[in-house]
Amino acid sequence: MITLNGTWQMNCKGEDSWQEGQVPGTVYTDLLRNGQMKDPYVGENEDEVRDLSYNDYTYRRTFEVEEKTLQNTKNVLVCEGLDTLADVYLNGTHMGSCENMHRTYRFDVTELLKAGTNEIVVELHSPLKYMEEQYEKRPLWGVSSTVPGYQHIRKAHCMFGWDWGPKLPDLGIWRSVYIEEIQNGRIESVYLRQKLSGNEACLTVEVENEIFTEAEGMRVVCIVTAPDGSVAAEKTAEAEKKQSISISIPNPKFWWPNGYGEQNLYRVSVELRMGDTMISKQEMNCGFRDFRIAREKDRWGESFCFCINGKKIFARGANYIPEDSILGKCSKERTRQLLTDCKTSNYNCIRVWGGGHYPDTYFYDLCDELGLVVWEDFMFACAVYDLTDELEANLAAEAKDNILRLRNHPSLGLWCGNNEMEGAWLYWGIPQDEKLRQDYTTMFERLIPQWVRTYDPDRFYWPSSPSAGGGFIDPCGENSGDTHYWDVWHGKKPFEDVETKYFRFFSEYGFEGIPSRKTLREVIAPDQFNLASPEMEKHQKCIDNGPGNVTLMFYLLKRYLHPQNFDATIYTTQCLQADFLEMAIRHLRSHKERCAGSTYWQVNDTYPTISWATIDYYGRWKGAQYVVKRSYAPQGAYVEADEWGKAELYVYSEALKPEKLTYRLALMEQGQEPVREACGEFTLEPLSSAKAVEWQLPELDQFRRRDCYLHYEIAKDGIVIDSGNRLLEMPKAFRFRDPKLETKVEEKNGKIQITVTAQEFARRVGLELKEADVIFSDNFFDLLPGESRVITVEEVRSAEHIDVKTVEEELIVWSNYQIGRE
Ligand code: BMA
Repeated sequence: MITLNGTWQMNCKGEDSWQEGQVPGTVYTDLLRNGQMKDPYVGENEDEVRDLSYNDYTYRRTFEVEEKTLQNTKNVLVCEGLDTLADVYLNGTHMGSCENMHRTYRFDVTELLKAGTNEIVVELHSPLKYMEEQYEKRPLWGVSSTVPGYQHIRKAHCMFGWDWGPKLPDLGIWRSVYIEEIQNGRIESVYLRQKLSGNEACLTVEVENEIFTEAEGMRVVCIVTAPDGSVAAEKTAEAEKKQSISISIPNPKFWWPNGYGEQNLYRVSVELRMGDTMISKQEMNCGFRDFRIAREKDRWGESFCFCINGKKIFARGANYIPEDSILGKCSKERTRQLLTDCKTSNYNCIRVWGGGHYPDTYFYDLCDELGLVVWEDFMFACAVYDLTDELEANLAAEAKDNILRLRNHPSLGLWCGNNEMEGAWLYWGIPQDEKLRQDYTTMFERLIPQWVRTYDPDRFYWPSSPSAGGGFIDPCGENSGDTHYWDVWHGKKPFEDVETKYFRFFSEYGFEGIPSRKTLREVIAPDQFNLASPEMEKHQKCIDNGPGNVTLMFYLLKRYLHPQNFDATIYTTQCLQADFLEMAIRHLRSHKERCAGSTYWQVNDTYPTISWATIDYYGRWKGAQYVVKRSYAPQGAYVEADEWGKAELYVYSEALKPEKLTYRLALMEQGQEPVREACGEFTLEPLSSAKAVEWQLPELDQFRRRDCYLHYEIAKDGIVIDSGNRLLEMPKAFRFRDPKLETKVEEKNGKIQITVTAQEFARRVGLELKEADVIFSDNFFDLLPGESRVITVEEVRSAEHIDVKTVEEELIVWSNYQIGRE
């Protein structure tokens, strides 16, 4: 292989001068690095920068080829990702025109390479110009937060703007480029299939080879390495164009999602050998696991539940969007940190949302390693597509490339056709057009499932998210399939509305929160630190049903006191986000038999902004991330209360064995003994939830209610493992007393710990350091009167050294008591 990654030259069409460009990378990444462009994330620079995408750009480089390369049977130029409208030239010969960033392009350059210096040139054409032209010819329906016509180009939709992302349709050579050198043959593809029975895994390795020689003695060698590094099996077979090699693995170690067991990974290597020479090789993760979606009729409708190795689990995860609006800034290290945060926060799955791009292979390797089941959308979202023969051929190639690339990952759970289109056709006021609606069905209910059946027959396919299985039959219904719920936020319904819903799988819902001051500081000028300032509004992309900042204030004033300043506003919106996610997740988990999954909207951001993300662009956790972490813990409890005074304590567990727990529910009144209390012992069945207590609350007048809250906790072996509180009134009406929070910072066992003590009930105690970036063991928690909690600094993420003194100096402590108080 000859890599062509590295330093290239680039220029903007029409300019004479060339500058340095990096491959893989993008135009914006290069211009930024070369100081030729303003940072689009800062202030109001975005629009100016967007206009750079009206230009065409050229990338070129030379590379040396040795005489011996010319002796290869074939040399193939491989472009793993060109974004998007590109013409590729080798030594002056046009190799082809490309039009899909999601595809890998291969060009036979055997005849074109020469010994000595060769030149590759990639011309990139303006996506914006193209789209505008196409849109004018064929206007098609799409969402309003993005540039019209985004469905005319196979490029991540959200690059044209989304309700959390800027309009920055960057372009570039965003994935690797290399010359593949082929001697006599190559492995074209490998598909691992498995059957688990008794104490054995039957692994079938389906191999497709390209063989260019008649040569005898070409062999395929499969080696399976066990998680402990030992060789579990080795098998050799005569090479054929298409072949299946069966391998038996006795007593396989299973792959489990995070929280249920080990992520045992075998490695499978497949080599094509000629004599003693290895001429082609592929190597991949292999995990033995049986994953299916249990769709079983029951008294409510039909379940939609992840079932792994025979266990029905509660899917705990979030939606994932591209990690940067400028793709050249993405890296494996960033992805590792984000996904590790997901694991630490007790997720067992993640949904790759269809409006972005298919992530890099390392994303799936990390999911394999960390135990995150991937719900993989095909890259279609919120748009009407006009299916032409050309588009069909383009999509067929895209599907094949990506299915082949991803299908062996044990973490890959299911394929899903698109985001929100089935429901959109019914409920979003799309101009009805028979041909286009038929195209929808053809694409997502005939073609794509057929491609999945061809290339990945063992994987579950779901036509759309949300859906009840397709055919425009009740795609947004509550009683089967998956559901997106936006009545809270877009629909302005009260948070409590979610507790009246029992979705079978809650694949989208969420609430925005403003990121921390540290994050805003990077992109907002100091004199713009106000929610309504132009720069802040520029960093709020939700314009429908809003605008977003108004929606934030709408909910804020319904639930909390008016914050006294900007920092208090940030804290309060983070409380809102935390409150809603806590309520939704815990409500669903309390009804596991009926509700089997939650992937809230959204875990990450593509740039520094106000959004639904719980982890911001710089990787900083909003308060909600801590609350999600607690709410996704294997065991927990929750108290539901309705307007008629019924209160119910639920307990849930994702343990694989029965759990003996004790519970306590108390109706607390500030300054008084508990009004009422219930304690008990309880054995909770594996993977289930149950009601522990049901109360009719005593009638309390509204003034007394302002001092009352329900406190719940569960303990295992005498240690409290989960607790929480539910106010009887909105926090704004609650008569918070000054908790006189005290903190003591010290170092113990090499870790910095902060002991926080409250004299009165303190709600959503929020810790933050002014400058340093750290991850705490917990945050946004409550303290009962007199209670102390020890919080450790789990991780230091900023470069500076952190010691007890820095923490003492930098620590900021919030609680609900402070909202609205000077
Ligand atoms: C859903 C998603 C996204 C969107 C989010 C918030 O519609 O699929 O398209 O960003 O809600 O509005």
